[in-house]
Amino acid sequence: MGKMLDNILMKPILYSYRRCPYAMRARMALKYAGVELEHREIELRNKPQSMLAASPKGTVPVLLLDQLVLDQSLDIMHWAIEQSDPDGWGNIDDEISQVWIEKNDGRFKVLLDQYKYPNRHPELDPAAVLEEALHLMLLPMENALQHSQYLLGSKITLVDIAIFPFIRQFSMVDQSKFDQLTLPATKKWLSKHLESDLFNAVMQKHPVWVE
Ligand SMILES: N[C@@H](CCC(=O)N[C@@H](CS)C(=O)NCC(=O)O)C(=O)O
Repeated sequence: MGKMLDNILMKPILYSYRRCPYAMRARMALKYAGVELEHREIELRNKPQSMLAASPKGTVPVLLLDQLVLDQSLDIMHWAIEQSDPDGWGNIDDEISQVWIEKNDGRFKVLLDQYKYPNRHPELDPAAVLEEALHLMLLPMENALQHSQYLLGSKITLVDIAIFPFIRQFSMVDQSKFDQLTLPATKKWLSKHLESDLFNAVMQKHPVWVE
């Protein structure tokens, strides 16, 4: 009986990797929306064939739905809040949100990788990379967060969650260097997300799924 029901009401399947910031933001949105799913933890070096069959580009997260494959973390976030959005994460100005998210996923992500792997970029001056990251992202965030608790105002939105895992990663590259930066409001915002039940729930460890 249980098995029959499982087959009829197939839960969404999420292919994920615990430490991936894109997968983190997708997991946070899915958890927030209360979506029940089958979690399939993968290894980036050994991706399951069933994941690649659904999404040949081979990045996580991938969400398999009955009739649909979502293989962009932002699409998964938007789908999740369409299912349920109890705190109004989606009540946002689309243009302002897009500016933040594009800046994060675009240039800031490039700088984050350069900052994280200086050996792969011997031609770059690490101090200049940090400086650009500050001016592009961290200082504008600091400015916004000095005025309000969250990036778009007094309430948490999808934009905070979309960006938080990347700022977390940035802070962890060199924690003592990050601690020395004068970014009090950003650090407070970061701590709040790091300490949240939502984040901690999606960081639980899962054994690697075996096909
Ligand atoms: N644009 C994609 C990017 C996802 C992505 O790049 N994920 C990384 C891990 S953080 C990945 O799966 N890389 C493939 C690999 O390393 O083989 C999204 O938003 O979902």
